[in-house]
Amino acid sequence: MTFSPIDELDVSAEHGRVYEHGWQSWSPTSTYTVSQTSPRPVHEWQQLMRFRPELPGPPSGFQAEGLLVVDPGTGSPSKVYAARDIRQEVPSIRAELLDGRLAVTADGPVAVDLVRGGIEPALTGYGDRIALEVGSDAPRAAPNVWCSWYHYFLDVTERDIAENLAAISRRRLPIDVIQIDDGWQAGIGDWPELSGRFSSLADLAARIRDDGLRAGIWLAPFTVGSHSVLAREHPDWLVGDGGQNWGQQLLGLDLTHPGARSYMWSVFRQLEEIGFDYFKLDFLYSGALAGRRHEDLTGVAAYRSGLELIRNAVGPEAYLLGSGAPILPSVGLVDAMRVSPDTYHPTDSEDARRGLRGKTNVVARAWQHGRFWVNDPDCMVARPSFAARHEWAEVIERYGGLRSVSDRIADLDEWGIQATKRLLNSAPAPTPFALPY
Ligand code: 9PG
Repeated sequence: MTFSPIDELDVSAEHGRVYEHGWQSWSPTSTYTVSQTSPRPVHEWQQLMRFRPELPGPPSGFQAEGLLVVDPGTGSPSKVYAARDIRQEVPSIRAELLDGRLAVTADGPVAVDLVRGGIEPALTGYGDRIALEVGSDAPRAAPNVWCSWYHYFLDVTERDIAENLAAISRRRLPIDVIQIDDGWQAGIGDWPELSGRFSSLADLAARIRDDGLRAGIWLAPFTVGSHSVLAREHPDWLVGDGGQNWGQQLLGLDLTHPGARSYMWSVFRQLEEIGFDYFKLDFLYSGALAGRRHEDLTGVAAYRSGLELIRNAVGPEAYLLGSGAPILPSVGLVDAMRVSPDTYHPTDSEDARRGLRGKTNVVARAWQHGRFWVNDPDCMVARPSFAARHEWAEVIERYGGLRSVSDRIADLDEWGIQATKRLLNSAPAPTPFALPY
């Protein structure tokens, strides 16, 4: 991988700032002082599942994926370094402070723009320009969602879904979508088959719709687990190394392979036909992994063709939420985007106060809301056992475009019920947030 010089500029060591945009939903994204070094993965799996999989950052300084902004802090304009065409290629852009000057390099074509003012106006201007260039439609208002993940995790059952559906009606919570998260499927890649805890998705979707709600479902459509039937039967549909989860190796699906494409098509057609019209598309980064594909497309172009296929399969009315998704390559192709890591992981204890995992990202990507899509900061968790619930509710209230909750409703105390209602009744319009963030 070769990095070519793009620019070199005078910066104030004290006042200069660098905005580093991370690759996918869960990648750190923030503004730093010019002399800092941005976070690096500690474990190898984090390189694959949190950062740009193929390209570790330099030992010091910054590595942004497709978008880096510098406010030199000298009174000179800010500079925006950005991918030339996010539909084809998203170069890595590095910046390093050397003797009071910031050296900017990149491994692909980069456009440079000068903007008066600080980093925020530079980002909003960039967002407007890209939305126009890619021709993304004005975002639609997001539905309010109940999601099974942050209480039930992988053990979710059909009975749990039914229990919460009933509780939501009884409590008159303003929820539009019941979204079944990870745990319903037989395997990662084996979407046509159910795990033992579900008997019929069609019956469950019908039940949700009979109660006047919409049926939503989670998939990791571009990810294939090494233990899946799919991996065993179609090794020629696989590409790259996507890390590890669910006790197995993860691989990417080759979205240019006709067999893989017709499989994807039938999976989504079937779900749409039985009544699902809200899709949480997760672990999407694996669709853009580097590697040899059936057709000679860039990872980004292959990824976009996969998202386009899903949209065509489920139709224009269905709501698509991206997660674990390469951010810039998704512009124009999803209705909402997770802009942050998870509220918490099952391996964190709920009351260990792991802090507000997502807040930094949620603020640093606030400019994307209303320009590219609706921003999803991740679910509210409002039960008393979740120690960060008050602070997390404030973050969602300020920066949450899509409002989703993820408790067993029966576990909510009075504060939890009221906070849930308040957040769900105050979803913002799908138009840009007011500055400053
Ligand atoms: C379901 C979950 C939820 C959640 C998603 C995503 O690196 N990891 O191993 C890792 C595991 C889970 C995860 C993110 C990363 O969470 O964000 O809302 O849908 O998948 O498995």
